[in-house]
Amino acid sequence: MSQFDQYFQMKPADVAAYARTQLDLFPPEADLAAQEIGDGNINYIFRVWDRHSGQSVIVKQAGPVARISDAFVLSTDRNRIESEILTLEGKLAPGLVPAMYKYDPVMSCCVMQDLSDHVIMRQALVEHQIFPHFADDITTFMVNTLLLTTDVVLEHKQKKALQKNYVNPELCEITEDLVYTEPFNDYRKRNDVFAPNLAWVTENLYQDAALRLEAAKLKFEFMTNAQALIHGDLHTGSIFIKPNSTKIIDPEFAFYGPIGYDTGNVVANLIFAWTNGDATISDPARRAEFLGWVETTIVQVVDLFRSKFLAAWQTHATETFAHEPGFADWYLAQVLSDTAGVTGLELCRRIVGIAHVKDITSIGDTTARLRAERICLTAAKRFIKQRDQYHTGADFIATLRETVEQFPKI
Ligand code: SR1
Ligand code: MG
Repeated sequence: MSQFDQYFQMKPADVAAYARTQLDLFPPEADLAAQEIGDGNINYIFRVWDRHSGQSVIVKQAGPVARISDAFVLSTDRNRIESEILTLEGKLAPGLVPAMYKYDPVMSCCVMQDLSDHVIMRQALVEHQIFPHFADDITTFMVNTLLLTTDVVLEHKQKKALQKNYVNPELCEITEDLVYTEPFNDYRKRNDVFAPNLAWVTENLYQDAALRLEAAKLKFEFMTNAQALIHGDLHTGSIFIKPNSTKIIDPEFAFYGPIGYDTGNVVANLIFAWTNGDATISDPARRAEFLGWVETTIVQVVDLFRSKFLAAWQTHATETFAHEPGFADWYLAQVLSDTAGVTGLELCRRIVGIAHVKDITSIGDTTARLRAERICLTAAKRFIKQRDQYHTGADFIATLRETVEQFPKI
C-alpha cells in the first residue's frame, strides 16, 4: 500500500514525498523540497526541486472545489483533460506548451516542466514589459491547435471521437455563467462591481436589453458550435513568457467550442494591458513605447491569425467542400465576428464579475480606475453589438481608440 493509492489533497511535504516515491524524474540521492506557488482561481500548483542540483518540476493537483469559492464543485477529471490537451497541443504547436511528464488519475494531479525562467504574462504586462515575439507565437499556437482540430482538417469521425472525450460540462458551465450570463443580469447575485462604478454599470450594462439579447445569442453559439478543440481560458494569466519564448498553460477548460472564444480572450486581455498602461504610465516615452507595442500586437494578433489561418487551410484542409471558392472566407468571417463578440464578453466579465484581472484592480487611483473600467465596458458593448463589422486588426484598434476619445482624462 502506498500513501498515494487513494486521493487526498496534498500539502507541500506530501508533494515532495510524491515526487520521491511516484516519479522517476529525480535521482535517488535527490534532496527534494516543495512549495505551493499557485495563485489561480481553481487548482493547487506545487514546485518541487532538488536542493543539490536545482532540478525542478511542477505538480498540479485538482481539488474537489475551486480555490476561489466552494460554490464551484468541479470534477477532478479536469486534470485529465488538462494533461491530455497539453500533450496534444505539444504535438500540434511544438515548443509552445510545457512538456507533460505524467498524469495520475488517482491523485488527480499531473507533473510538467517547470517554467520558472518564464513569468506569467499578465504580471509582466502590469509591469509594462513588452514581448515582440508574442503575436507571432500566439497566432501560431491558435491556428495550429484550432484549425487543425476542426472538421475542415480532421476526418469527421476522428473529430467526433475527440469531441466526445472532451465534453467538460462543469468547466463549460462556469464559462456559460461567468462570461456569457452574469455580467448582463447578475442572476446569481454574485457579481463584484467596483463600488464607485455601480450606478454606471447598472445603467449601461444591466439595463441594456439589446446587449442582453446579443449575449444570449453568443451564449448559445458557445454551447452549440462544436467547431474546434479550444483552450477555453486563453487569457494572459494562462501564458508563461520571456523575450524569446511563449508557453501556453492551463487548458483545463478545453472542449469543442467556437474558435473565437480563444482569439477573443487574447484580444480582450491585451486591451486590459493597454488600459492599465494608459491609466498608470506617466513618463511619455515609456507610455508611447508600451501602448504602441500593445496596439501593434492587437493588430498583429488579428492579422497574423487571418493570414496563417488561410495559409494553413490551403495546406491542411481535407473536407470535400473546403476549397469551394468563398467557403474559407465565409468561415473566417464567422470566426472574426465571434472574436469580436468574445472580446466584448471577456471585457465585461472581468470588470463586473467575480474573477477580476490585476490589470484593472491594481489601478490605485479611483478616478483612473473608473475611467479604465468605463473604457473597457463601452468598447465591449460595441464589440458585442457590432461584431459582424470586425474583419482586420485595424477594426479592433479603431474601436479602442474611438472609445478612449469619449473619456478624456481629467
Ligand atoms: C471559478 S473560476 C473563475 C475563472 O478562473 C478561470 O481562470 C476562468 O477564467 C474562470 O472563469
Ligand atoms: Mg487557469
